[in-house]
Amino acid sequence: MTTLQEFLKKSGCEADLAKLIGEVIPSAVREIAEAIKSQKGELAGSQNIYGEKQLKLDVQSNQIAMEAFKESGLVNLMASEELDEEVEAKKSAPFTVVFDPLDGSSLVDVNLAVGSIFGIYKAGSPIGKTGDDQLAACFAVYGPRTTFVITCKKGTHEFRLESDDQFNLTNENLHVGEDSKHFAPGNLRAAAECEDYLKLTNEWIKAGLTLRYSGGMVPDLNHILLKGDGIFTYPAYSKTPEGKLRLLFECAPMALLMENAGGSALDGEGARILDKRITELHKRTPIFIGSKNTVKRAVEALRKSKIMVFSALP
Ligand code: FDP
Repeated sequence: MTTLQEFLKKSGCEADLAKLIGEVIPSAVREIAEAIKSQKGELAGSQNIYGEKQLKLDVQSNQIAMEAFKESGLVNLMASEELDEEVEAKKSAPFTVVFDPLDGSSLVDVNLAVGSIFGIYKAGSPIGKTGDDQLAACFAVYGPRTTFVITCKKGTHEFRLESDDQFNLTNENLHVGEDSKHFAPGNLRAAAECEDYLKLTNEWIKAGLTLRYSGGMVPDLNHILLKGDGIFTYPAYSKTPEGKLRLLFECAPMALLMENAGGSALDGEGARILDKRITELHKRTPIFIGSKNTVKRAVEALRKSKIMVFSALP
C-alpha cells in the first residue's frame, strides 16, 4: 500500500506543497468527515454572500479548514465560498488556498454523498489569476467511503481514508475517455426555456447514455473520473444568467483535476475554464465538463442558443 505522503514524495512534489496536500488538507478532511456524521442538518441562521442559507455544518466545515490552514503556517491567504472576502492566515507563507468546504451540503440530510474542494495558488490574491495558475487541486468525497482525489498537474490520483486514518493510493493516473456512456445534466430547468438543451439531453437519451446525476457536483464529477467517461453540465438560464457554480471555488479546481485525467472543461462560450480570469472572488460560470468529445458537442449544440437562454431575462 502506498500512502498519500509516500506517493507525493515519490512523485517529486515540492516539500511544502506535499505537506499541504499530504497532511494539512487531509487532516481537515478527516475532521469534516466526522462533523458530517455527528452534526444535525440545522440551519446556522446566517446566509453566505450568494444569499444561500448556511447550515451549521457549512459554518463548521469552513472553520475546520480555516483552523487547519492557520495552524499549518503554510497558508498566506484563504478564500472560501462561505466567506465574503479573503482572510490572511500568515503574511510570509508560500500558498493561497481557495475552497468550498462543503459542496452540496443540502444533501447531507438525505444521506447522499457530498464533498470539499480545494485549489492551491502561490501566495497572494487569486484575483487577476486564472485556473491554470493553480499549483494543485484536490477534492474529498464523503460517501459510503471518504476518498481524496488530487492533482499536482502530473495526473489525477485517488486515495481512500482507511480505518488507521491514513489515506492510501487506490487509483493512480485516472483516465477519462473522449466519449461518454454517462451523462449528468445539471440545471435541467434551463431546458424549459432553451429548446437546444432539451434536444441535447434527448440526444443523449436516444444514444443510450446512462443517467448518473446525484445533485452534488463533487460526487457527479468523481463518477466521471472513476468510471472513466461522462459529462456534467450546468448551463446558465434566465434566473442565473452567469450560471450557478463558482469559478474560483468549484469550477477551476475541478477543471484542473479533469484536464489532468484527459478530460476537458469549457464554459458556455466554449472557452477553457482554466483560461478564465478571476475578476472577482465569487464570480460564477456555466460549465460543461468531462469527456472531451461530448463536452465539445454540448457547447456546440448550446452556443447558438445564447439568445434563447437570455431571451427570458426581464
Ligand atoms: P449545493 O447548492 O447543494 O451546494 O455548488 C453548488 C451545488 O450544490 C452543486 O454541488 C450541485 O451540482 C448544484 O449546486 C446543484 O444545483 P441545483 O440545486 O440548482 O440543481
